[in-house]
Amino acid sequence: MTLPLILAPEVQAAADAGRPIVALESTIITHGMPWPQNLETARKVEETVREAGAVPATVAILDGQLHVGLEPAQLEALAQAKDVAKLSRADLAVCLSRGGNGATTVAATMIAARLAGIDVFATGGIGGVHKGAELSFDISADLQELAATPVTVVAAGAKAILDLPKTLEVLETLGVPVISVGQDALPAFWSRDSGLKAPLRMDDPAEIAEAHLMRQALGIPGGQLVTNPIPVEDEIAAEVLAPVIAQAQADAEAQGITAKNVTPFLLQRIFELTEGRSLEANIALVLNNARLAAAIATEISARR
Ligand code: PSU
Repeated sequence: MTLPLILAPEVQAAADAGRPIVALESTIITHGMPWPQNLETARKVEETVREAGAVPATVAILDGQLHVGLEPAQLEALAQAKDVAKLSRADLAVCLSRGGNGATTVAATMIAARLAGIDVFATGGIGGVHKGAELSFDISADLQELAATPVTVVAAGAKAILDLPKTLEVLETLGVPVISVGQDALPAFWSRDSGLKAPLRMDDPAEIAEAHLMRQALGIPGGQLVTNPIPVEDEIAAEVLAPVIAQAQADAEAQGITAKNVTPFLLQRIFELTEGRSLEANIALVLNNARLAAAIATEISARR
């Protein structure tokens, strides 16, 4: 059967010419940030990728078509839409075969990037092992995807709402290289230092590009997780956030929030409890990741 895959003209042209492309996800737009900051950020992220010399490709499913690269009107409609499905690996085929609509998580965006021949993807923070996972078994499908799909994902770490030591353990088990940039510590999304050491450190985008290509040459499936710390001036100290995260988690438990709804609920609650500061930090770190992703994509395309 023919794949309902549509590359935006600009993305197709870049792919044909071997120019750098950066994939971007859409769950951060529909479930990760409130309107209208979600649209403003999505536009700014695309602009940042362009300024850094690469072509942005935001991924979403619209009317049963897997779009890689959205037109401005499509992006705006998605940002305003209510009750959009959050699609991970498990939901992708069903949504497409039913002709549905949906936003792609890190896992689903990686799959789309691979289909479109895109090596690099920028997001805010990946999903991971949730606190209390020893009882709830709540582990994001993003981790498994990093083990299976050959895309380098640039994030500011895993979100600090997660159990970061367990997330690192699972990534190690799955054979995913976790690479910190500019520091030894694993960043913690809104803060620069999780208190954990990242398994690897690479400060130069060219080095990250070489490692990406080497992994492919070896025929090892899966990608790389590049953890890029939020800029100093934008971070929220971990001590400030810890009680806020604990409060948000207690609220989630009290309200019986589970599965896919946990991450969006916690992000929204932390936004309220920090009076918007967490969103400002989230926006800053996404833009920072977009810049680095474009630099890595440029280095990869120069070597292909
Ligand atoms: N980065 C952000 N905000 C987000 C996400 C990433 O700054 O909302 C999304 C991504 O789509 C990621 C998802 O895949 O959060 C994780 O959800 P879960 O924990 O349910 O797997």
